[in-house]
Amino acid sequence: MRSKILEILKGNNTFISGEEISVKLGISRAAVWKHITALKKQGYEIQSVTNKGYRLIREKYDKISIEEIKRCLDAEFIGKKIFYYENIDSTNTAAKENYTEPDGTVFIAEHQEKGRGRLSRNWDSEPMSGIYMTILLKPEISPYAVSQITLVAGLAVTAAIEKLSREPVYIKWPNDVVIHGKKVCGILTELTAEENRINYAVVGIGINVNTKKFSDELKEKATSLFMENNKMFNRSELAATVLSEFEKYYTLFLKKGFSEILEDYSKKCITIGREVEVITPAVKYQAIAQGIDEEGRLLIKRNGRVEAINSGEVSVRGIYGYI
Ligand code: BT5
Repeated sequence: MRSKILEILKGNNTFISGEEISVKLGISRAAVWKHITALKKQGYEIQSVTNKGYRLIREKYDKISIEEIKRCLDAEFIGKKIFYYENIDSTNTAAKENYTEPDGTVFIAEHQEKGRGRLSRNWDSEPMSGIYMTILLKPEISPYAVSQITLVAGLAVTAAIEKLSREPVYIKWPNDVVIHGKKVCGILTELTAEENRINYAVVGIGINVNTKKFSDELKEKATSLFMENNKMFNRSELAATVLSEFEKYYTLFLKKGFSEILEDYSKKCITIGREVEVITPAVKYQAIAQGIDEEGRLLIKRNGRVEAINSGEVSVRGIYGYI
């Protein structure tokens, strides 16, 4: 029945009423509505307007489209130039290899063969279902402040997802975006610097968008927007929204420092107030996360003393679970 409804919609350039479809197929209007709702969940974009009926705007979201990203983009320099790959080892590597491109250039792929996390970990990059993109940046800030860009990106992803998805989204300090306690996005910032000057930084963002299944290793701690919302998302639109939000927060950050977005970040940071395990290359210990400071460091309390820890050096795990 669904494919018959699709055929009818495809054969019509303009609106067709639910009544007309129901007569053609000999089913009730309520049944037509139910099938249309199911088709929308599968990723077909169908417009419904009262008194007019239904119109197929686009078939399933499949490939990412640079044109569509640009159409949805609300930014001055981020994403002005975009490189698209069907398949690549890692978009962070692509960005580094093309570091002579302008500030704000974006590298986006349908699939990564060697998607990377921090500390040589992997990033699972299921083909055609996630967003794997890297922004090339040339900020005039000290190399020390680069880890704060990861936090800026985390806040941007959170704000973008909130615009399009109904589930509450949080940040697990420093670089994970989580929904219902599971990771939906990871961020990897890398830089090359000389003495006190940055040559360039690359901010890699991986978001599980329409992923339907994870490996056994990941399924307890990873989630996707599809899994949380039970509907497909338009990846081009989401990528554009992330880039627009990123430019907004990044510009504030460059002009006024991390302190300018500290309040927004803290509101979204689910780590604050939790008991955490801090894992450094040398030691592991438990502490209570108290807050974030003006440099984006996590403030923890242990043995009655408050210390600030930098994201480069540590991993933080919840004691009672992933967050
Ligand atoms: C991250 O590292 O979370 C950073 C991920 C950055 C990925 C982007 S994609 C575009 C760009 N190009 C790249 O090559 N990388 C960036 P980390 O905090 O170290 O977390 C890595 C851990 O997350 C792994 O060890 C797994 O446990 C888990 N993981 C791997 N793939 C995942 C996925 N798709 N969803 C959720 N968790 C995942």
